Amino acid sequence: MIASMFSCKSDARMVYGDIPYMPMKAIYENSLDYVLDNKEVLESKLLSDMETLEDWKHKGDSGRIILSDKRAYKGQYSILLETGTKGPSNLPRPNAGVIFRVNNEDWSDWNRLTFWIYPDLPGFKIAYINMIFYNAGEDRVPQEYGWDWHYQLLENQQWNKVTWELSQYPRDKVTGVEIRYRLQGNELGATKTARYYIDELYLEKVKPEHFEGWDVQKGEIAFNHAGYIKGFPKAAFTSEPAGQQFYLKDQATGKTVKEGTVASQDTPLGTYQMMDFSDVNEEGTYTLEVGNLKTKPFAIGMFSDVFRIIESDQAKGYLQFRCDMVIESGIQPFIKFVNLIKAHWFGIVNYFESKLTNGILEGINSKIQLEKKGQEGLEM
Ligand SMILES: [Ca+2]
Repeated sequence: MIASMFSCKSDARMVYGDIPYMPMKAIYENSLDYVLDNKEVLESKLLSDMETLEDWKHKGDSGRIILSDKRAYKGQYSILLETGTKGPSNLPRPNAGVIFRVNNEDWSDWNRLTFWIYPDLPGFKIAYINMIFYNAGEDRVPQEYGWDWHYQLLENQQWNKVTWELSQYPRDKVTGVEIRYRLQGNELGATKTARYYIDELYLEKVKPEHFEGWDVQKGEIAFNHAGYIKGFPKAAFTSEPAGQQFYLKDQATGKTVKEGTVASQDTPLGTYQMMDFSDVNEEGTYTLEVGNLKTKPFAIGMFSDVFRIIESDQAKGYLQFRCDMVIESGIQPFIKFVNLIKAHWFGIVNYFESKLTNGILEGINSKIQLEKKGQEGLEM
């Protein structure tokens, strides 16, 4: 599918002359990064201001570390990790890192590290860094063959604040924290030397993020931020107990357009509290409320209002992926809907094949509506 996506790129461009072929701009205020960056810090301890190289050591197959006065987030110095972008050819995954050494400390009461990092990678389109946590207690980290590295995307050539929650790591006997660059070469014309300036490492205590299991974090509503499609099932999940009332409200008027009851759903993954508002098909912007919880505004609209799909293989892939996810989830009302889509797969996919325009994606809505009318007694 990926190959065909690329080969069809120019055709899609011709059809969609008005849609630039570029990633959509992420809205920082809606991102997890924003939530993490703005979390209340309950306690904080400076581990290193990088004004000396004390406790820091170079690690890895390549590069070096330098106390640099060229750039500092705070104070006069930062630590510069500098390496070529290509390593010795006999190593499968060469890397260059800087490690902050810790003397078997118990960090169980702490759960987050933050630091500032400035990647100076002229010409690189994507900048990122790896972090590795070291614990020498009974539960060792990293595990012998483990890949428990943390990846962090960075904005190139500016200071980035990195927050790294540690709740998932055993941390009774911490021996180090590594910030690591993997030597993966460089794009044509981009720099052959990677430089990362690092400053101000803090150990912190915060309310931890929910990271384990599939249940909804306490105090949250899990909903589709992209929006919901007319004619398709629509549901959100909550940590609130079943039996409570929920309210779907029109954002513009503030009026409740649907009041329902939070229902308990048993699935192979566990029990969930679901809010089903599949029967609301009026286009608009809505919020969902239950107890004291309220979502950000989201859309109910036509397919193309909610998703930007620019060619038929992408649409088929999307549908197949969603159908597979629903089957795995074991949520009954959705499975019935997927069976309906699968029963009429040929007709639906033909819609994409025959005429790929922005408008025709709407066809899938009306097609499904028609099929639904023809399926007497089908419970949605
Ligand atoms: Ca400093």
